Amino acid sequence: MRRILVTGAAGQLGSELIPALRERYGSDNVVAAMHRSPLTEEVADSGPFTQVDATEQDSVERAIRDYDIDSLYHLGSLLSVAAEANRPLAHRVNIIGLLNVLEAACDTGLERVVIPSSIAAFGIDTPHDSTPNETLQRPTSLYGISKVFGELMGNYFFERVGLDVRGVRLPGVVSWKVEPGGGTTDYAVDAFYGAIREGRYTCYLRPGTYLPMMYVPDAIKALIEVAEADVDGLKHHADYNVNSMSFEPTELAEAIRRRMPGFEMDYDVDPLRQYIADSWPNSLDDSVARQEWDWRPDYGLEAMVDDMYENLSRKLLG
Ligand code: VAH
Repeated sequence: MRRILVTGAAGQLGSELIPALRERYGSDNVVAAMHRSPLTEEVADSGPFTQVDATEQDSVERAIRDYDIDSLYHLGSLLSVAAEANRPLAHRVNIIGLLNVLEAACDTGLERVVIPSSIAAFGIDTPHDSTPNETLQRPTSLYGISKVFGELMGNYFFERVGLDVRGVRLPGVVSWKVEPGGGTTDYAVDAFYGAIREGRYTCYLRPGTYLPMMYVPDAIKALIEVAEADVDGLKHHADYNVNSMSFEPTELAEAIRRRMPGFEMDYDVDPLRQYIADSWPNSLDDSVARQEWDWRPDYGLEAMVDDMYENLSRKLLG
């Protein structure tokens, strides 16, 4: 990997992955590709960027050729709630856009493509605790269906077309640089904003709703390590479980309260996001990623809350 294009550059993952890749590969060698959302100052000011509309294959190919790209991270996607709210757009972006990226990669001879999957790729009838890498995948959200499509197409392009595609099934990601939007796990980020701004937060998931979660440095580590792994050691390609922690809203509230005494969380359950969350695993078995490319997370709940509180306080309070 020498020259990398990252789609979805304005999003929660892109805003963190691009600085990490620029540090690793050189700023000029990592091109941020966004569609309509604005980039963070950090991304816009630290290296090249361009507009890409993944729903148009030519747009993807033009960026690859213009910047002499050899590897691509495709992060552009509508998240779970946003996809339910606009199915036609989610189909164009999450399904057609994914296929456009894979075909454009083939047409331009890319060395590697990385596409994140998600815990959303599992459904209500999947074993919920330590969900295996290989198990029943019948998601009942359009986002989850598009993630299974991405995994299957990534593996197909590796096995049948000869394109090196890799991917990890990410838990809900917690970060502070960009406020996420349109997700089901975003309560775990919004709670910190509420705690620091108002000392309280109204959670849209009910107490006891366990979800696999991951602090963004570990998500970035997983995306880079799976991309850089020796292909000869990989028996899987676009569908690696990665896990770090699981918690439910009251456990997060208690951890925040340990740093902000008096923080209050109350509940106003959103039926759609509760339905989606209930269909997702409680935790993932990531032994396959540990065996095949030595995956290891660095952050647990307490370390994440410490780092989130410190960085978000500085961001919001100066
Ligand atoms: C969402 N944050 O909630 C995203 C994520 C695993 C969930 O992909 O839709």
